[in-house]
Amino acid sequence: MGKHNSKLKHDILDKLTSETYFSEKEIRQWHKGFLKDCPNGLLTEQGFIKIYTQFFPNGDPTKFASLVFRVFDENQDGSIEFEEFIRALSITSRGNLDEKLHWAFRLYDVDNDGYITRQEMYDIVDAIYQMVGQEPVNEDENTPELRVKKIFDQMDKNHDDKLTLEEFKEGSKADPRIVQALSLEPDTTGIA
Ligand SMILES: [Ca+2]
Ligand SMILES: [Ca+2]
Repeated sequence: MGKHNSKLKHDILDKLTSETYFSEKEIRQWHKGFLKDCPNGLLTEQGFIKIYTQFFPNGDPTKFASLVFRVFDENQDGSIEFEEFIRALSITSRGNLDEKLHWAFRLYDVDNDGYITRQEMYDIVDAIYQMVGQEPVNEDENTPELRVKKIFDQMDKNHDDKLTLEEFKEGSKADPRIVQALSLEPDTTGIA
């Protein structure tokens, strides 16, 4: 293994340059770093969790990282290849608001049926709390249950207890923390 993966083929590089917001040079740099961490060119769920653990040493990011992993792994073959990695990174770091929200929707819609239920929203919010490792300071505001209730009160316009992409987009524009929580950078994960 290793050798045939060690250089980005020209056609792939061209494709990624047009599909993402990264320059050819940036993609090459990311690719180098990616191969350093994943010499066989595949990022596993365990490896992905390990990256999150470095960023969140005080909490347990396992649940959140697994949920995010699903969205990165577009072809659902159980590992993230470089193309999937760089496309997700492009959207979460440089995508416009609409792209970020669509990506976020895929994260929250855990079973991929086109709706976010309260349970799905709770799973993500709870995972974020676990990751940040913060005990709720003010019980009245800071529990995952209350946060989900607040989000649904705000977003679920037709009160059917599930959010469509449209409801989610509209509501998220009023609450930027939802988008911020997606970033891989720990200092912008200010959900709590
Ligand atoms: Ca994959
Ligand atoms: Ca769903």
